[in-house]
Amino acid sequence: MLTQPLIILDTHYQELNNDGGDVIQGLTKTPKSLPPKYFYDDRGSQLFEEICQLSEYYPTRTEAWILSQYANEIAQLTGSCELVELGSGSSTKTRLLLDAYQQNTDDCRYLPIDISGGILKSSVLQLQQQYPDFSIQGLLGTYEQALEHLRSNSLRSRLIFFLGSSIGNFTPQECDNFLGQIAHALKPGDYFLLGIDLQKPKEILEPAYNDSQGVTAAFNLNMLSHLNWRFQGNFNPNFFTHQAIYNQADAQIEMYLHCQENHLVSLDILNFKVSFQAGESILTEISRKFDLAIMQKQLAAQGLKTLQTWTDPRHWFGLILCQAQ
Ligand code: AVJ
Repeated sequence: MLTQPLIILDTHYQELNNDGGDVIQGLTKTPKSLPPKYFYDDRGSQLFEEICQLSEYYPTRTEAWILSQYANEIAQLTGSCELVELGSGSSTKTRLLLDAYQQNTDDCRYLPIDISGGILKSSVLQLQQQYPDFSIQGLLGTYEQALEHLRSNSLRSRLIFFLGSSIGNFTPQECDNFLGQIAHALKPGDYFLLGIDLQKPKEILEPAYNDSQGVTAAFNLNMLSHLNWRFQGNFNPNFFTHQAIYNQADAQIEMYLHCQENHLVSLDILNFKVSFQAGESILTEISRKFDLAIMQKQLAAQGLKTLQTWTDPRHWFGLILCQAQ
């Protein structure tokens, strides 16, 4: 039987006229901000793939190295599981895990979840060809929608994984809520595998978000083009410049778009107008950098007990495997 490559959870967001309340909210506040999920239209997901290849952007390569060393151990620790990935993107690193589960377990099932329909569909179609032993189905939607969907159907044992330190986009409060939602989508004995970027000197962090080829700048600016097509807007991306700085006190990279001209923006579909003064900025992303021991405590507070952690020789990136109690 042929399975549908995608289940669309978020028909609303996938329509052009989703409500965009979060956009209005962010642009009405002082200082202005926008949710990082708006990076990921198809062009943004493509640009993120390019970021992952940059020499300055160490997280992807470092996490892939850890997975290449320890994927078998992870598969042996959990045994057969339904594999669920949040924010799967191109699923490139995931292949290291799929290979290990294919070798070490039977009854393989993989559910990638992403908000970017183009990249999700093409990676699911490719993986279905390349992993004929796996049953693979993509879930198109936000994390919240996916976790809700998962809660209602959890018969077999499950491993949810969330790689690439995407958890760094959440504020501490949002992070706790999110871990609570993860714990809810798991039964006792189920697993959660989390990839986190670790604290390190600013001299390494800042170039990773200010690459010499300007790919990160293009990725940041693309959010405005995405909002233009999604909400019939008139942002002029040429008025804005990219900046990323490391805020040492909060241990987070902050990405901004600085507006260089006075600019009146309307987003017609939202029936919303907002004005920018020359020199004003929009916070588009925080990317927090973590401490392995503190994260384990935060996981434990949600009933997620650490079984094992792995890192690279320089301790730049960490993986934590935990189990729901
Ligand atoms: C996908 C959120 C993990 O924070 O490093 C990369 C996104 N932003 N370069 C990160 C990102 C700029 C990335 N995450």
